[in-house]
Amino acid sequence: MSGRILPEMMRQHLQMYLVLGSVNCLAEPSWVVQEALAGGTTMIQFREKGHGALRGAPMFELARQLQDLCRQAGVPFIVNDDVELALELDADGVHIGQDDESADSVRERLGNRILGVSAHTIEEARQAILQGADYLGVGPIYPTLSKDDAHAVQGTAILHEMRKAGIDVPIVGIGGITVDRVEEVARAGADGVAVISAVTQTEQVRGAVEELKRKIVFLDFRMGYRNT
Ligand code: 3NM
Repeated sequence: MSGRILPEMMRQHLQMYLVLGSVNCLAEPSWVVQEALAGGTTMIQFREKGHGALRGAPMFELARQLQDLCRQAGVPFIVNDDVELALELDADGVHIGQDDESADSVRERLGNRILGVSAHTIEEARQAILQGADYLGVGPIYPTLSKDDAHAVQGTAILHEMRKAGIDVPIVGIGGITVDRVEEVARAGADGVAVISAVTQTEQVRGAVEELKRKIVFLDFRMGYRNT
């Protein structure tokens, strides 16, 4: 990649962002990823966390396998938290939380790869942007069972507030998002939805992705470019 990703491209990648690790999946993670890619998922984050998460060589092998599938489909592959792993794999980017290494130090190590940062307040959002974030993950919008240490539920109000405060970078909403909630999240100002369970906890992976994506693409079309 020559230079940082452009915001317009980033917004497209955020439309239907699947986050997953082996712990989340009902079926084999590689099957879930294949089906999600077939359904049109726009970006994938490898997040191998929680009770029973793989470590060491098995974790690396799984990451490599999922990355290969993403490469074949031309879909960006992002690694959660683990900058070393991302660099070793030559992944497309990293997503970090507020408790991880600071965003500017991660940006330095990543070069022009995609950097996503979780932000829960306007202050955190501004700081992340100054430190080189390409997109913000904002949540949990709704209650979630997929993250043990999730913050308090924020509702869509936080998205409205960030946009009202002039934060115009690409934003993805996360936490408890289902197909019925996509419209509320998009109308509040998110460019897309990041989901775990809505896609990993169903046997209809492809159909779930298709439905989520259809909704967000339709809303984007109706609303035009909200934030530029
Ligand atoms: N991050 P589900 S919520 C990984 O609020 C993650 O930053 C969150 O899973 C945040 O779609 C969350 O199953 C879990 O609710 C999302």
